[in-house]
Amino acid sequence: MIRLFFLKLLILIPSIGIAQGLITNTINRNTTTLNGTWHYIIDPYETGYYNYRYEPYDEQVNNDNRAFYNNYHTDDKLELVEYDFDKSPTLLVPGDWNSQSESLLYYEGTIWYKKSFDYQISNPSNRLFLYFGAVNYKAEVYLNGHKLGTHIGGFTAFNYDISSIVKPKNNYLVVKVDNKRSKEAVPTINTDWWNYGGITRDVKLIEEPQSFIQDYSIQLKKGNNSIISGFVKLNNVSKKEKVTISIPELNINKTIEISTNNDIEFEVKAKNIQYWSPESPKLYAVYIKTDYQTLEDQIGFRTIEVKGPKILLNGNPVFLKGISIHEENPMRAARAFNEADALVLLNWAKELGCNYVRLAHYPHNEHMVRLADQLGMMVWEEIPVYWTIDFKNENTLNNAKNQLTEAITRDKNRACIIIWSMANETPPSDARNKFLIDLVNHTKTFDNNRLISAALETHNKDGVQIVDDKMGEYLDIVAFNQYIGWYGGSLENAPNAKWDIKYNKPVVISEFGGGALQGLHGTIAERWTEEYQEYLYQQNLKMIDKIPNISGMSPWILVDFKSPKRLLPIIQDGWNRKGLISNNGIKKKAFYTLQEYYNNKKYE
Ligand code: GCB
Repeated sequence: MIRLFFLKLLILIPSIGIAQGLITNTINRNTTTLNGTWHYIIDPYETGYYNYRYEPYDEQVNNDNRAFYNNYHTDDKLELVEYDFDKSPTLLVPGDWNSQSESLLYYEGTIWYKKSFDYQISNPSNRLFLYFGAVNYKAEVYLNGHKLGTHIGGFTAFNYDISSIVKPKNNYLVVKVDNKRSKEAVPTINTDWWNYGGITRDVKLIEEPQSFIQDYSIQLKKGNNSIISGFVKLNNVSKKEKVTISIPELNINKTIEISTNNDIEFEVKAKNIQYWSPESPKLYAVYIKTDYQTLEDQIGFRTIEVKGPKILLNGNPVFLKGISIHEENPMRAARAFNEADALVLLNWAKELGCNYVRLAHYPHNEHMVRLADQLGMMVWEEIPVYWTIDFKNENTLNNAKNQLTEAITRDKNRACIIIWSMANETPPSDARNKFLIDLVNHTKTFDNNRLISAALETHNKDGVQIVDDKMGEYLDIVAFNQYIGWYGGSLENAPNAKWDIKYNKPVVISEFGGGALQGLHGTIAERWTEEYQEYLYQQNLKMIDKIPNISGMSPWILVDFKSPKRLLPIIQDGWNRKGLISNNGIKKKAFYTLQEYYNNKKYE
């Protein structure tokens, strides 16, 4: 009983495994995977979290042992325990739960995951971190009965220092995952994609020395193509440390001294850089070294800027030949999460003739951006500030900012990412403008190098398509979605559409498209046929060519994707059919229309 009391006391201390700043470049670190099978309990009433007075167990003084994260020490046989992880079924991690069990297809709520593991720290002075690539949407994490913390946001990574809690044997890791939608969340209740729940990305243990390289930025300096600059951040500095940044192929060896846990900036001149571009996606081996550690990364160097109405990559005008992509493997009808999934999606984009992809509508997994770096695919990365977000809500803003911070922190060294997008199709109002301007300013404090955009909307006045959203003033690229020929407007007249775009900035069509069921054929006048979709692309492309300052596009969308909003039987059956490729991986006619357009596209 004494032991039990002691453990109960510990549980009352919130977040004992302190949530640390995000550790980046986990792919090149010393890690041990916790992927694999995890036991799970479906808990729609959150019985493992609230007592019968609906008070959370982990905030109670009189804690009892029925909390699901707590049975690690239920050695008191008198305790009533109404669950048993080890007799419960398993799910694969990473992976969404919806695609792994028929009964979970539409489930939105809480599922408890549990994994036991052993871990012997290789050196007693080392530290151990628990890292999640992403959990959708809210994760409450407990290790050996201690609460490590809560993470909100389904598409970004987080980690906890578990050095003082982990044991060599039988660690008991429990995660409460809740994907209930709510009005004030990011995204909000209403979206056009599947709300996949679960531990959807890799889980790993990261072993690090006492004082270690947590994060760094190594990029070309803004407005300069021969100075590499950035910062290094060490974790737990107790004395002056020497850190060397070396890029052997560029003969760079820059040593800086660090004696605080803050970001320490550096600058170094570089000669004869082979710049990263879609045609030649050169990545350099970069080493960051301390007395205790050498961390490698593969980093490309390129400049990206706008000049009047042009986007310049390495000083040259570039047209963004793009396509939008959801993070979904259509053949599995599931969240995409690994390198093989990323390869399928990006290879299709390559085959289409793309040099650019819009990763919609949230940050995708790290394999995707790493691969885009290697394949030479420029990227638009965005956060799920989508449609009718609760713009007046301060917590919603902080949540969006946090997701943005986590996305930028993870991906800021990827040359492929040229655009951070703040939002998609958000209805203009003072509150919305304030919210988005705040996000723009926030982005600039983390990364003043990349371009900032958002997918806006047009409105029609006397037959003229107008883009005058106030946000245009704050964005580097004026991007908008338009669906002429699908959600209204005549396809026949589309090529003659008149445009009034208020800003002298590069214009990117972030979406256009229409649905087709692969294999359904008919005339160009019949919706849902491949011929209708093909005609829609032909007419839209003619129209887009005439839009002033047009600098690129990312039609909607590469592959059919699952959406609970898409209810038309036989045609949709729960799939948004605007893909150029079907959910079985078969290309529709419009794929070849766009491919031909991209292959012949001339631009200066
Ligand atoms: C849009 C949204 C996208 C939808 C698409 C559609 O404008 O940005 O998320 O899936 O339209 O298919 O209607």
